[in-house]
Parts: sequence; C-alpha cells; structure tokens
Amino acid sequence: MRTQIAIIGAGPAGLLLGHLLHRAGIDTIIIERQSADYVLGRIRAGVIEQEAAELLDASGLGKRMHAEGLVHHGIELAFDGDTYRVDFKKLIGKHVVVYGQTEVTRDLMEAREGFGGQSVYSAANVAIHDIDGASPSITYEKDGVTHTVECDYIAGCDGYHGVSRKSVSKSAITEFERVYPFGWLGLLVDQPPVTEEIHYAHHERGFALCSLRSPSRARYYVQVENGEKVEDWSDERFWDELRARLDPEIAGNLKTGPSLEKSIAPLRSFVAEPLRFGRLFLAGDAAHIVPPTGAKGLNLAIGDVKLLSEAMIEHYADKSEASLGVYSEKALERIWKAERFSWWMTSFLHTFPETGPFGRRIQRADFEYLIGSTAAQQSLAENYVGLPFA
Ligand code: RFL
Ligand code: PHB
Repeated sequence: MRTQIAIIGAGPAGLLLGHLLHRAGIDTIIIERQSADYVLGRIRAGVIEQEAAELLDASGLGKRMHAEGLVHHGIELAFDGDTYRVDFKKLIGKHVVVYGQTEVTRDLMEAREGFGGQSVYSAANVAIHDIDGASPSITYEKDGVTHTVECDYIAGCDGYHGVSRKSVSKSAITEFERVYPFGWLGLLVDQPPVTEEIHYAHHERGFALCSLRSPSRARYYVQVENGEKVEDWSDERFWDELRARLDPEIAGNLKTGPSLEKSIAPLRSFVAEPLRFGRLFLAGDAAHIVPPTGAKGLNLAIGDVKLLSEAMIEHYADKSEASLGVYSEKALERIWKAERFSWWMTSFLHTFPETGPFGRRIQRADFEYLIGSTAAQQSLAENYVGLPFA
C-alpha cells in the first residue's frame, strides 16, 4: 500500500489530521491498534475551547456539536466551600463548549467513513521504518499477515503509550516530566448534573470536580492517592467522598445512581522535544501530556493538528518545506503555555500532603487573589477558553 501521509492512531489527533488533509486532497491511511468500538468506548475529555470548536465547525464537523453541545460562559471555583464564578463572557467575551471527546471521535469516524478514508483498526505490532530517508514506511500485522504502508511522511498520533515517540533514538529526544502523587477517579452517571457549570472544588480531603456531558448525564471526579484501585471504590464510597468534598448545599442536591463507567487516571505533565524526527512528526498526547485540571489535552491535540495539517498542505501545494520545518518550534510554544496553565490549576486545586499547612495557606491566598483581581480572572479565563491558535 502507498499513501501520502501514514497516520498512527485513531484518537482525535489522528482522525482530525486525516480529515483536514482529506479536505485539501491529500491521501492518508490511519492505522490503529484498537478496534473502533474500543476507541469509542473510552470516556475522556469533555471541554472544547472556543477556537477548537470553531475549527471543527469550519471543517464540516459541527452539526451534532451545535445540536448537542452546551455553550458555557464560565466555571465555578470552590475553596473549602466558598464558591466563586469566573465569568468568561464578562471578562473576555468568550466561551467553551461542553461536548464529549467520545462524540468528537464518533463525528470524525463517521465523516471518514463518508469520504471513504482508509482506516485499519485492530492492527498489531505497528512499527516505523526509515524516517531519516526519503521513503519511510510502516508495517503492521492483521489477522496473522504483515502489511507495509509506504508514504511520504508519518504522523505519530498514537498517544502517550504509542510506538512513534518510542521509535526515536534516545539521543535525538529530550523528555520533560512531572508525575503528581495522585490521580483522578472518574464516574459517569445518567443523572442531571449537580451544578449548571463545571465546578472545581479544593477541599482538605482532596480535589473534586463536577462536570457533565449533557443535561441528563453527569461526570464527577475525586482526587485519589496513587496506587488506589478502582475495585476498592464502590459507587457508594465514591458518592460519600464526593459529597464530603463539596459545599453541603451542593452536596445535598447531588443526584446519584449506578455508575456507567468508573476509572482512575494518573496525573502527569510531560513534554517531548522536538516534535519532528526526519519524516516523522508527533502530535497530541504522543508528544505531551497535561494533567486534566485545565481541560487542555484534547484541545492541545487539536491545536497541534491544525498547525501540522497546514504545514503539510503548504508542502504539497508549494513544494515548500518552510512550515514543516518550523512545526515543532511553533507547536511547542503553545504547548508549554498550556503545560504551565494545567500545572498551575493542578497545584492550586489539589491537596499535596508534602507541602503541609504552608502549602494550603498559599493555595488559599491564590484563591483570595483570584476573586479580588480582575486581571487574575482574565488570565485564568483566557487560558481556560484557549490561547489563540496562530
Ligand atoms: P489518544 O486519544 O490517546 O489517541 C491515540 C490513539 O493511538 C492508538 N495507539 C496506537 N495505534 C497504533 N499503534 C500503536 N502502537 C498505538 N498505540 C496507541 C490508541 O489506541 C489511541 O486510539 O491521543 P490524541 O489523539 O493525541 O488525543 C489526546 C486526548 O485523548 C487527551 O489529551 C484528552 O483526553 C485529555 N483529557 C482532556 N482533554 C481536554 O482537552 N479537556 C478535558 O476536559 C479532558 N479531560 C482528559 C480528560 C483525559 C483523561 N484521561 C483519561 C487521561 C479527562 C480524563 C480523565
Ligand atoms: C470532564 O468533563 O471530563 C472534564 C471537565 C473539566 C476538566 C477535566 C475533565 O478540567
């Protein structure tokens, strides 16, 4: 098989890249380790930045997002029960869209099927070859047969645990990492959300988040220590812990029910530099991870792919290497700003046993500063709704 761009990974980064390139007449093949059903069964992000939503819209992917997505003009922050609303509309005239990553993925998969884009699911032992030469390729196994895809370039959109980044020689890549001493235990439930807007709560028992997927489906998270096992968290234990971390009035309104999904995600900050190795480009979680506190992971993946698709389109239209040559540098500039914001939101809102009472007083001061300063609120708002793509 031969294609122009071989894409590894059918997450939002890989599928969106395939979509944007197809619109420009560039041929792609997507190779994914899991089945399509498995990819669609993963419950992940829920918040889309305004500009990311506009990009999806402009690419013909906005129909269901408009019908089912919820425009949010602010978020709530709570500190030991004191609640403050950060009003994005008033502060900077912008918003975010609450629309699940699962739905974005479904829209992208349907669009790809619609235009007859080639995708290989359940591909085993995906391997990358000859990225330093002029004819790179990918091999994979399916149903016991080994296949080869020859291409001009490879896009590594295969997430943090993917093969792309790991295929690069150690001496060519620098990795920056911070692992947090906790994770998020998330629960999805078919009940109306307890708060209208997304509610981030700091409590001495740990962080809690009230989010949603629709007016009848809520998504909640509680901070748990590393090493906690999901089997040890019955739904009852989860609901009790969540209630204990919320303002009693909000806790009193919480509508519980059997969990549709419950899982633990570890928290880490991670960046790999650079994002280009010969004819291999990294995008999305393959290149960087943010802790979910700032709702940036999916949005960063969309931002990377916007830049990468534009560079590839320019390459084929003008026979120019210029934009491909600066993709890594340009993408990393925005990535580090989102890393900073996600790290700050995480540091501000979680409980860090090792920082003790001093650390909690600093966090309280952060909260007091924020509610007393329009400048601080604007800073939070512009980062949360997303820094400009360009
Ligand atoms: P993905 O989604 O991980 O997709 C990578 C795909 O590559 C496949 N793959 C391989 N394919 C072939 N060969 C291999 N060797 C392969 N290895 C892996 C995988 O099966 C997969 O299908 O990466 P992508 O596309 O870069 O997208 C990134 C986002 O998924 C991620 O950043 C977000 O989900 C992060 N995130 C959030 N982001 C937001 O913007 N807003 C949020 O509100 C938000 N909340 C979250 C989140 C992530 C969470 N978890 C579970 C980590 C909440 C949580 C709990
Ligand atoms: C979610 O709804 O899953 C969600 C919302 C906000 C975040 C992270 C996750 O910061």
